[in-house]
Amino acid sequence: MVPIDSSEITPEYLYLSRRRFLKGIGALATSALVLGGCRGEATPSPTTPVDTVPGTDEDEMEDPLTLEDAINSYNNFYEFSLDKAAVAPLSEDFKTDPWTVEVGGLVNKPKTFDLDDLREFSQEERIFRMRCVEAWSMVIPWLGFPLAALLQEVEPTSDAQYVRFETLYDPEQMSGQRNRVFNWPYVEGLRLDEAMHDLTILATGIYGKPLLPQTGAPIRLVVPWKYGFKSIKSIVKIDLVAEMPVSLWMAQAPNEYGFYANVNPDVPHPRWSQSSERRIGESGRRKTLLFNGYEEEVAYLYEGMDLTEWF
Ligand SMILES: Nc1nc2c(c(=O)[nH]1)N[C@H]1C(S)=C(S)[C@@H](COP(=O)(O)O)O[C@H]1N2
Ligand SMILES: [Mo]
Repeated sequence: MVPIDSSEITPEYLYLSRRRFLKGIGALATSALVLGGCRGEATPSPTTPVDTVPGTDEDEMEDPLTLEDAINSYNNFYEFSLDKAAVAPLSEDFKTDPWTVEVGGLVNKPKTFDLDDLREFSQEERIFRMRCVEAWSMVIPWLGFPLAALLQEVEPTSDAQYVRFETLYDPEQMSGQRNRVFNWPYVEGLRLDEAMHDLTILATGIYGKPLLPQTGAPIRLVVPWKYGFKSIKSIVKIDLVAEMPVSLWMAQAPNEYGFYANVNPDVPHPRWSQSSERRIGESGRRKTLLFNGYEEEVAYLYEGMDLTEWF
């Protein structure tokens, strides 16, 4: 593999528009319609104003938002179906209230968060590209809050190196979990510094509305510089751990899906190229960008690591 010169893959206009968008624009606090609740007014958010533009209909690269209908009808959520169009109808009655997220492991203050507790975190809009490992992508206006805010509350100990996430296991409701090909529940993981990064969020809504079951209601992870499978849906458990967690996909096909899974156009999946992608709602293909276009924000996390070794 030829080493990548960042100036080759990130055109200058991108830096310019990023600077223009990021400069002087504060994070928009959105009204807390999220998590199915209706309490709360807009509260100012203290977090970094990345990718948040009041009233915008595009991301910081001037890519238009994917239509709400497309985001809610073309889904990967294997707990319901392997058929993207079947997920929405099959998950219609999925019960997401009451709900709890149990946060523990190597922390000083383990805590089980219910929906009211989660509503206490100030919600902000974050427009992120999402790039699936299958080579399609969307631009999604999420509502949510930095995962770091939740982790700070439980106080990870000095032994904590990784974060492990788990989706609900309930084959009664999630018919896809009766499929024994997979080792349920869905598990994902991040290194602690990745988890604490400001671009890593827990999402509770899309387009100003609560998440629907098909997009991971009531709460899911979003890690925009990694392939979409890292962004685990409908989370019930978060553990701080010392060792690298084994994700469902690592267990399923270790030669195809790795732990880091950073978007990288120069490292093909064993069965297909990752150099370009289909943006949902567009014809033709776009070039895939290193770290999904978030290189400037996240490259430092991987200094000294071989980026060609994405898994
Ligand atoms: N629990 C769970 N989380 C999941 C998945 C899944 O099957 N189960 N699919 C992943 C994949 S492959 C992608 S691309 C994204 C899709 O998110 P979306 O349907 O909201 O676009 O969710 C990810 N999170
Ligand atoms: Mo995916």
